[in-house]
Amino acid sequence: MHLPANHLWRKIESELTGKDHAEAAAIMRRYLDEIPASWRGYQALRDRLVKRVGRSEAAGAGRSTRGSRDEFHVQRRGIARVCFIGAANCGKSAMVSAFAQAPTEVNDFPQTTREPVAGLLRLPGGDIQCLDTPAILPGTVDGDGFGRRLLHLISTGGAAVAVIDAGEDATAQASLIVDELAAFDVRVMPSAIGVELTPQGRGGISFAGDPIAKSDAATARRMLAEAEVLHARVTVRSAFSEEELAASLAGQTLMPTVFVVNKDDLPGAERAESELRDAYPDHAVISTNFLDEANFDALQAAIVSALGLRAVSLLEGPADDARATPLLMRAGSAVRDLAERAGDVDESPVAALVWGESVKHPGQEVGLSHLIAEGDRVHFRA
Ligand SMILES: Nc1nc2c(ncn2[C@@H]2O[C@H](COP(=O)(O)OP(=O)(O)OP(=O)(O)O)[C@@H](O)[C@H]2O)c(=O)[nH]1
Ligand SMILES: [Mg+2]
Repeated sequence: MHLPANHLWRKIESELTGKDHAEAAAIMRRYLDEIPASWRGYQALRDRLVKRVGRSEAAGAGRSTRGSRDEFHVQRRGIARVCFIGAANCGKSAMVSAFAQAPTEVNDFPQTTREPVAGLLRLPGGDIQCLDTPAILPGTVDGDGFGRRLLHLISTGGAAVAVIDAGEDATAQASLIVDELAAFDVRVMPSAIGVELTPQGRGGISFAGDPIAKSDAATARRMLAEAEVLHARVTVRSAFSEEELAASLAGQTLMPTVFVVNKDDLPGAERAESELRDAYPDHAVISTNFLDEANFDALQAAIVSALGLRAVSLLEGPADDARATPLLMRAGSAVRDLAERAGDVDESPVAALVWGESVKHPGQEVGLSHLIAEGDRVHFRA
């Protein structure tokens, strides 16, 4: 969820308070990175940031001997980003290096990891960037430990894997994560995000994605009006609650989160798992350890689900048994999005033939706005 530009500016200003020029420049650069130039209504905010970054960098020049590399800025790769997060020494680095081959250091003392390290989970249909992150410590939101730049980094993920050390108090670790994130306006959610708001400069409120019931649309319009959001595109990806929309409107970042009970080779792992299931009944809770990788498939599936990704196939020919390329697409995607993702389609398609759940008849011809479902097989027609 994106904040309206004026709210976002206030949030950025509050983060800049008390920072020296180099830190302020790094924060603003991160935000510039996160605000695509294509967002309508954000140009003024971008211009202001660019100007201020320039000033901060000029003012900071000569005072810093460390150059301007921002260790907490990681280039995006793949179709989505997932951050592995948790308390010190819980096994985040061991997990991410075994699960996604991140070249990161594992060591038996707290705060080994001091900056994010990226790995890549290669799936048929797309790669998912997995970030190893420094530990969340009590008071991180107040600037202790790795501070707000860690929380900002976590907020850039499409989902999170909360790693819980089975040898320590499980619910205390989970609360630490949930509370520190909440204080940074990141709300831990049990499943994929069902609704997304993209503020726009004009055009009123429009709906895209999954068709929404009239009464739900009315509720959404009322809530948007109360929050004084007049122009926005509401993309419905799957069923969503009023609570979810309210959290988005309150400027919170919604973070689907999977719990992993790590070090399940240790005694106490079963108790840790059942405690978490009791405290977070709607979340996925998966036991793992990096030594036997037994539940890595389950973790993979939970991440795909938390990101709201659906597996579809792109057919080379106009037949169900034609050669197929798998693609992972976000729920609520249309044929048009699929064509954009596929990219190298010779001519821009005007229609598609579809086999699968989203159509009544096998091989049915559909338009670009047709919504695709899990398992659909699609052939474009130019
Ligand atoms: N028994 C067991 N030990 C593990 C497991 N995973 C990690 N460890 C051990 O836990 C210690 C910490 O592992 P790391 O992966 O460095 O932990 P971290 O969460 O990245 O720690 P920080 O970077 O300091 O926050 C190391 O001694 C690991 O060998 C596991 O599945 N089972
Ligand atoms: Mg680590």
